[in-house]
Amino acid sequence: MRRWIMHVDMDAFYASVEQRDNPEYRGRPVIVGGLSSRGVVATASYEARKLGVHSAMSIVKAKELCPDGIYLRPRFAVYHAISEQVHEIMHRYTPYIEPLSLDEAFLDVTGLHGQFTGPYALGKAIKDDIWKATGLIASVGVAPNKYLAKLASDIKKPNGLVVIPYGQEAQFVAPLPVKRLWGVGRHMEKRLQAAGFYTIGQLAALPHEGALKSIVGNQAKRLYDMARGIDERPVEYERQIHSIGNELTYEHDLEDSEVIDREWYYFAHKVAKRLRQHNLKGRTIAIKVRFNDFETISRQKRIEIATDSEETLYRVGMMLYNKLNINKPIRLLGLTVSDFAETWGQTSLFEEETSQEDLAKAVDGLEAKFGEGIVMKGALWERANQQKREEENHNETI
Ligand code: DCP
Ligand code: MG
Repeated sequence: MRRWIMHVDMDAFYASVEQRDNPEYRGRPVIVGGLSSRGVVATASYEARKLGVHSAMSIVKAKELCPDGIYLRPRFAVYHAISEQVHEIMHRYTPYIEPLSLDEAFLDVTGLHGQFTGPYALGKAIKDDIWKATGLIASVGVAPNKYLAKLASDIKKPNGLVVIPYGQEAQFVAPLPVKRLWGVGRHMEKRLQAAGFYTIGQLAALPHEGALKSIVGNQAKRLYDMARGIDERPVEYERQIHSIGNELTYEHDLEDSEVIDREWYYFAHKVAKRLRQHNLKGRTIAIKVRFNDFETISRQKRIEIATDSEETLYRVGMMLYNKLNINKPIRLLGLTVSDFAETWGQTSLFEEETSQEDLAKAVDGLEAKFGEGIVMKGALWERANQQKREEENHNETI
């Protein structure tokens, strides 16, 4: 199937948000950035860009060019929230999303345009969804690869929607200046121009990449491919983790309640540690118990506050287990956490839990340095001493 890649990029992102939230700024030059004398422009509205103001320019310079501009500090929390909203919309279309920054992402939309009248209609649909949900405009490019998709979203900004069809890749890029090649900065542009290459088409007309080696070194193949509209890089989407769990099939069935208790502590420890490694906290805790006759039972509980604490996992796991009233030998136990909440910026409501968290993190650090088991609570210590590990039966699930 033909690959189709989409690039979505919000127009003048921070400045557009400020114009959205303050109607009196609409149609006027808005500059968002650090406002001290040493501050720089994060972004400028298109009205300000007409006067020559652009990202990374000093605020002092911007004020020279645009003395009547509206100068604002960034409101990052608002931009983050909008970024999540846009991400959620893109997720309705595909899980294959590679975010590049707060306001920009690649999407692998291969096969999707079949549900629309074509890639243009697909791009239009996402653009409209973003507009309806956020009141902000995204420029969108749809093309056979990442390089062309990014180029396509940029070329008709603001409010652009451009499709580069199969078969027109090289033709599309040929008239553009060499600086439009991804990764060609001012330095490389100068070197290419000095060698007589001004347009991308001039590079593409070379019989092979060899001639470029003396000008751009090991970038020769990449540039030569791009100049012909070729770019095989995949969309590097983040794999979404939905649950984290550990389970273990025992060599000898378990019957002793003390041993079983210790196993739950062991699972709580393992799973909590993996949650912390992934910066995740979960609200749903599930246990799995398989008996020697292969009957299998699962139970789960949703707790109020998302956790990555082994104490909490242990307590809930034990409680679920005790309710089962078990009287058969056990072949397998497992504990899984799901229903994740973002952990960053979130603080625990209880001081007690905070100190538990600090302790847990300190233990993780020591284990990372000296190996697992260096700091062990009594229950785990006993477990490690008592039995040979059954690691080959051990399953980590994601
Ligand atoms: N940004 C920044 N500093 C920079 C470049 C960007 O702080 N040197 C911030 C402000 C931008 C946001 O990142 O609003 C997105 O960057 P873009 O390069 O996509 O620029 P814009 O979205 O502002 O404009 P456009 O995409 O329309 O060119
Ligand atoms: Mg942008």
